Amino acid sequence: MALKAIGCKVYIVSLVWFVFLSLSSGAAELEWDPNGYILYCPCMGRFGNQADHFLGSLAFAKALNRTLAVPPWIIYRHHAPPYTNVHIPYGEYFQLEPLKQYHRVVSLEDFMDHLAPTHWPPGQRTAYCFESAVQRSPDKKSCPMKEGNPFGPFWDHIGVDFDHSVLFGGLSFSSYHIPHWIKRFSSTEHPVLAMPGAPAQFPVLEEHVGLQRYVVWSERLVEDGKKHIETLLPRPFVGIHLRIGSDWQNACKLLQSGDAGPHFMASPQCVGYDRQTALPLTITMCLPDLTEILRAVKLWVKKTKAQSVYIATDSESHSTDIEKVFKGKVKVVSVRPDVAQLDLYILGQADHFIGNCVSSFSAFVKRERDVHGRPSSFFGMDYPGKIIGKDEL
Ligand code: GFB
Repeated sequence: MALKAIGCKVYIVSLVWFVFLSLSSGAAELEWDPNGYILYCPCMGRFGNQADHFLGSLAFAKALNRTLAVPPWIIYRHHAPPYTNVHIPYGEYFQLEPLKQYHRVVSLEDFMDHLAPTHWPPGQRTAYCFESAVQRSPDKKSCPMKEGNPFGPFWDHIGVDFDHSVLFGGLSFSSYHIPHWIKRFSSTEHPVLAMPGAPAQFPVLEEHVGLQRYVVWSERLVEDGKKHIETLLPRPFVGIHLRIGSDWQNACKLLQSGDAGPHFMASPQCVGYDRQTALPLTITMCLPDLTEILRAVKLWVKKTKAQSVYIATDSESHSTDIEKVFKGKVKVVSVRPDVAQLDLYILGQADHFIGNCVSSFSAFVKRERDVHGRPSSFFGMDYPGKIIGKDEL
């Protein structure tokens, strides 16, 4: 009898707890959107690339009037534990709510937990891909949704196997093709468009740059970032992004051959989006040497009367060289955080930011700073123009 009562109590407590958790995650309010959904794997590049793709995908979902299932970030932890891909829910770094001011979104995790079991059950999971993509699949007929890394681990992580494939030829993700998408894939016949990659272009289109304003840091990250700034960085401070590691050195070599042109990876952010009028992209802008790094830092420290310099880097920090320039009068800090997003947050908060024009990691910071009216420059280019996303006009 006593055991029964305890069992009953435990059951009630668990039930209340479950209801509380469901309510607090917003999951209890989830209703199926009859306009349909877009799911995709952020399978190209690392964080900065994925962020560019995310903005484009958000715009694409809005254009198709479908809810975007916001995927987790894929973080490649191959040099440190757990030595594999890690899938970080969007909400760990950013808040989901502000995105809703722009368009309907649901986290992919909530979609899978609360909507998929009823509305997108196993057996009815169709993949959508470009005709050309099927060449990568073993049967040369179906979408290669789970072929290789990061594709397989991503869909495995969210527990999806695909049952059918639908190929789309003659379509792109540009605004020109939006009416074609809507006509060809009605939400009644194709409720869930699941794709192997982002339905977006890289780098982010000029008209979508302003969507960055809906990408708002999570409270936890802000708290952590603020703590670092308050304890380490007397203001004003200049933040710099050194993208100089070996993978980057190899990438910048492509510029030397002269084949790349002014548009190379994220470079439209500083040379301009219009190919006809784009400014030249120099090697120094892609891979600044120590002389250029010291020149730019000296210039902006002087201009802003900075008390400290924050260095975010993918390899060396050159902090000793930078300290020498200021003869100990300016504090030089490099945290090298385990979570790269902490570097992004701190760079976003600097009184001046010097970035790498070609890097999408820098582009994330530049977009965020533009949204908040904070000044930025690039190595090799002290006065870049401001790019305004269409939705800002
Ligand atoms: O962000 P991301 O796409 O920018 O990739 P790019 C670079 C990654 O390197 C970041 C790390 O996501 C970080 O994990 N990283 C770079 C940094 N700079 C820093 C830094 O200052 N601090 C910290 N903590 N981490 C593209 C890649 O990189 O470069 C492509 O996405 C390809 O996969 C290409 O490798 C050559 O646009 O700079």
